[in-house]
Amino acid sequence: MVRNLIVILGDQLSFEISSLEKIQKNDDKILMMEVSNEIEYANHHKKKLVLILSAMRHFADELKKNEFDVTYVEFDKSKENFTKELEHQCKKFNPKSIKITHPSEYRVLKEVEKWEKLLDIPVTILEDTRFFCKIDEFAEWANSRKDLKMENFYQKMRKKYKILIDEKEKPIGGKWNYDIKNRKRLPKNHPKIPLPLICKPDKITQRVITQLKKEFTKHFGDLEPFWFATTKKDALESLDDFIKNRLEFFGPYEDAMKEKEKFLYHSVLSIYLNIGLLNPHDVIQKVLQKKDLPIESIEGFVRQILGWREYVRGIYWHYMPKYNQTNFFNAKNKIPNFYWNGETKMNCMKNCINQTKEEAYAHHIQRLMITGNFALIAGIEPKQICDWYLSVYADAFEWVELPNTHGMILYADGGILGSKPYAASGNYINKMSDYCKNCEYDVKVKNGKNACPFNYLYWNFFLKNQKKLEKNPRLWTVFSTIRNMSEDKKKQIRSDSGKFLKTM
Ligand code: FAD
Ligand code: DLZ
Ligand code: SF4
Repeated sequence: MVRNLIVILGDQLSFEISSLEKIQKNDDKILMMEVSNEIEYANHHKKKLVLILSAMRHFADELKKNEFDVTYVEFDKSKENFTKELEHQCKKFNPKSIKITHPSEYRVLKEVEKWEKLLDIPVTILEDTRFFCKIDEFAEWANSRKDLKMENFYQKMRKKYKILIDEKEKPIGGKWNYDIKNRKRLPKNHPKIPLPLICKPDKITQRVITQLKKEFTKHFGDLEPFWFATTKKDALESLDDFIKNRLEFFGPYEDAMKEKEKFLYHSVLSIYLNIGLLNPHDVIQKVLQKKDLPIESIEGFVRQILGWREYVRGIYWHYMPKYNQTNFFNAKNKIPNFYWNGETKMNCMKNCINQTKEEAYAHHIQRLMITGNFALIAGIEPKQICDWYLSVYADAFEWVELPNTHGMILYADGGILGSKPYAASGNYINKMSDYCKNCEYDVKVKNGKNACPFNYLYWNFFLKNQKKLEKNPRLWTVFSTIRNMSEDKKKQIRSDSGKFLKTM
């Protein structure tokens, strides 16, 4: 008889996961399940499916090599969902208890919470200790404050973990945040940037690819070439490669965009962090060892992981299940087809969407200021955009995708996460990228047929939502321009926007 049945989910692929902490090899069994519901609840990018299934299979093999007793269930149509499959396995093994680390997504947690009653077996849900901030700890912080600024949370985490802090609890380098040094445009003749580590698919990955080619042809994106790491060893090599070849310039060019440079100086590590191949504590410690690199790169990178990543998780758990129910601007437009096929004359959108199709990856500023910004100013319904982000990126899990999409870019939460919407006109995109030079639209033109759509949609967005936003002190300049705008100009903006939105 099995003592504990330990369920490991597809994003818990680590020997350090809390559910394995007290495992006894002779008495306990590990269960990993590939199930249709998880594969099909979103139009997951094909590369995301290969990444998760191959990494799960590799992890199961590693566990077996270490003499753990593992039951691994491969997908077929009969493996419907976690609960049905678990029920089936419990009948076979009759475990005394079930153990699982806290699922990262609300939807899955709710499913797990029903197991005890349904199966009549005690179920223990353990804290996910991979994160720096516990869910309760975030709630305590959030409940004690009027506003939930990321910067305050980040400083608290820096102090708690003594990261980039001197003995007097002051930030190393003198400042908490070097954001101001993180906004350089990539110079014209900048040398070619080293690509992330390419991992050749091994036999396990090739088998997943073959199976997916047969079973899941309708999912979004290009399946091949597949180059992601699917083991901890290769993910660690990818981390070393980033530290060696790209970390130095991560800070200065964090907000830059360039045609044909898909990754720039970004780490491309979220895909490994989010499924457990990399541990965020280890990543930060390795980066901190590079004392000779510019502080704006080290601090900038630490801020993303210790600050943003932990903060969005905290927001997610603090506000779910209500978080995704809001629609502050009452945006109702349908997501245009070009989000799926890249067929648009807007060169910036075309580039970011085609790259997403190819790689299941876009860096933060592409997600925020191109595809996200467009969705915001074009008034696309939040649910449709959130579904898109959840599907198309290999690192997309609801706990991290939703606050970034619903909150950060769409401001659909009414300002819980951000202090103002990140709306931007073509001018910003032109300043931070080289997309505009190859575009059929003219970024310098504000109205009419050749005008960059970001220009009139930007003003249309603020005109439309004036009542909801004009009291925001951070938008003072925007609304002072609107107050001085002629009625003719406003009419033109509305007319151009109306015509453009109709074509979508
Ligand atoms: P880098 O730029 O190298 O950053 C280093 C690490 O910091 C990342 O690997 C990531 O773990 C963390 N990080 C950076 N920014 C954020 C952030 N805003 N929130 C959480 N973690 C962050 N990230 C996801 O992991 N999954 C998502 O589904 C996701 N959806 C997003 C949707 C939108 C609309 C936006 C604006 C951002 C989203 N992000 C998401 C955050 C961010 O864009 C990605 O983490 C980042 O692009 C991943 O690439 P990278 O590893 O090269 O990151
Ligand atoms: C995303 C995903 C996919 C595509 N497939 C599986 C799977 O077959 N088995 C599994 O355990 N997890 C999978 N996942 C991840 C889950 O959808 C979900 O994100 C995690 O369970 C965390 O809640
Ligand atoms: Fe994008 Fe406008 Fe520039 Fe074209 S002109 S690339 S649509 S910002």
